[in-house]
Amino acid sequence: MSRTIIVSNRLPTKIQRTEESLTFQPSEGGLATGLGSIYQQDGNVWVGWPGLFVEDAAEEEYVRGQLRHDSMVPVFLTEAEIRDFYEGFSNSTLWPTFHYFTQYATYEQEHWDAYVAVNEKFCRAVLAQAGPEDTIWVHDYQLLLLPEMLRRERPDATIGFFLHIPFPSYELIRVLPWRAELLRGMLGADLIGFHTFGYMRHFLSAVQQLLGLSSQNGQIEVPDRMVLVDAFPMGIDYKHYVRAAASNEAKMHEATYREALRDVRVILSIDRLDYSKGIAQRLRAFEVLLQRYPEWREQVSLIMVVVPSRDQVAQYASLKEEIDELVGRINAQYRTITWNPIHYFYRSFPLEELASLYRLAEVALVTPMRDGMNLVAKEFIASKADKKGVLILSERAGAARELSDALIINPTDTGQLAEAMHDALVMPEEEQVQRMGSMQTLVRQYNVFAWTKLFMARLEYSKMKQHTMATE
Ligand code: GDG
Repeated sequence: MSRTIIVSNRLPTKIQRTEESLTFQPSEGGLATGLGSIYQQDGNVWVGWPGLFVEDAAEEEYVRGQLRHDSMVPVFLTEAEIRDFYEGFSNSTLWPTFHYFTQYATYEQEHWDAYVAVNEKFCRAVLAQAGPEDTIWVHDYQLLLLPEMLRRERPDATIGFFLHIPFPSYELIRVLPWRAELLRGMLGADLIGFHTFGYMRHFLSAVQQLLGLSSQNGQIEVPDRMVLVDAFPMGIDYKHYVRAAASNEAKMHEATYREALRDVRVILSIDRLDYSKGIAQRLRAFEVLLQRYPEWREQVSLIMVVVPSRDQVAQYASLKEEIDELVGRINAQYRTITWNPIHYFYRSFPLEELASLYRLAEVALVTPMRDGMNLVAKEFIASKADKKGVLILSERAGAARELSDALIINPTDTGQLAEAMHDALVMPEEEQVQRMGSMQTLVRQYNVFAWTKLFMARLEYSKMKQHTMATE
C-alpha cells in the first residue's frame, strides 16, 4: 500500500524545555491542521525538525520515541546547522530575496554549504521512511533542493512541492549565486504549487530564462519527465475559527476587554515580527489618521499583536527597536489619561484570546509589504458571525487575489492607508455585511481541507499523466 510522507522544516509540534523535562504540545499552525487529516492515518508520517536543539543521544532517543506515537519523525539539527542553514541561508538569504528585500540578503558560501548538507540530511531521513511507491509532499523555502535529491534516489516516486512564500520576479532570483541549483532542486517534483498565479508565472519565467526550459499550460518538459506547475491558494480550518470565536471563553475575554477599553472602537493587527509584514508603515499610517481626522482621537485604538520571531537575525532585532520607538512616540504624543492610541503586545496569545480580539475588532489591518498568502485575513473573516467588520488588505498579500471585497491598499502609501482606516470606520453596516458575507462564502468553501485535497488530487493526476505518456 502506498503511504504519504509530509516533509517540512518544522514538525507540527511545540517542544519546550523546562527545568526538569521536555513538554510536547501540538502546534496550531494552519499547515498542521490542514495536513492533520493526512499524516495521522494509514501509516503516514510527517518528517521535520522539532524546533529545538537536542543535547545528547539519550535525549534524541527520548524525543524520537515521544514523536513516534504522533506519526512524526524528527530530523535533528546541530547548533551550527541552526545558525547557518536556518538563520543563515533560509532566513537571511532566501526569505529577504523572495520577499523583495534584497538589501537584507547575505550571500555566504558557508550558509549555502549548510543548506545543501541539511537538505541532504532531510533526504536521508525521508528515504528511511519512504518506499518506491510512496507519495512525498515537501513544503517551503527551507527545502528547495530536496525534491531533486529525492528524485535521484527514487526516480519513480510521486513528489509534490508547495512554496508558502511568494516566488519573486526573475530579476530578484537572478541575483542569487545559487539560482540554477535552487530551480533544479524544485524541478525534482512532479507537481509544484504556489499560492497565486502571479508567483507561478514568475517561476516559469525564471526557469525559462535561467535554465532555458520552456513551458506550455503550466507544464515544463525536463529530461525524461513532465513537471506540472499550478496555483493552490491555501485556506484555513474555517469551522475551527468559527467555533473559537463562538466559545464562551472568547466571549468572556471580549467582555473584559470592552470594559477595560471603555467601548473605544478597535482596529486590530496581528503578525509575526517581520520586516515583510509592514508593521512600521502601518504605525505611521495610524498616526496620519490621528493627524488628519482628530475626531477619531479618544474614539479609536489600535491593538497591535506582534509575535516574537527570528530574533537571532540582525534585521529582526532592529525592526523590534523601530517598532518600540514608534509606539512609544505616538502614544506619548496623543495619549490622554483615559485613552491609549496603541495597545502593543510583543508576545503570542492562546487561540481563544486571539479569537476574542477578532470578535472585538471592527477593522483588521493586514498590510504586509509582501506575503505569500496571509492567513490572519481569513481567520478574521471566519470569526465575524454577525458579518460586521472591515478588512483592510495589502495588494501585495497573496490573499488579495481572492479577497477582492476587502479594502485593498498599497501599504507603502501611508496616506491611502489612513484614508482606508477612516473609510472603514464610517462604512455603513449594510455594506460591511455585504462585503463580509461574500468573503465568508469564499473562505468557508476554499478551506484548508479543500486545499489539501486539491493538491493531492492534482499530484496523482500529474503522475498518471506521466505513466500514460511513458507507455504511449
Ligand atoms: C507563512 C507565509 C502564508 C499569530 N499570532 C498568534 C497566532 N498567530 C497565527 C495566526 C496565523 C499564523 O499564526 C500566521 O500565519 P500567516 O499566514 O499570517 O503568516 P506566516 O507565519 O508568515 O506564514 C504566509 C503561510 O505561511 C501559509 O502558507 O499565508 O504568507 O508567510 O494562523 O493565527 N496564533 C496564536 N496566538 C498568537 O498570538 N494562537
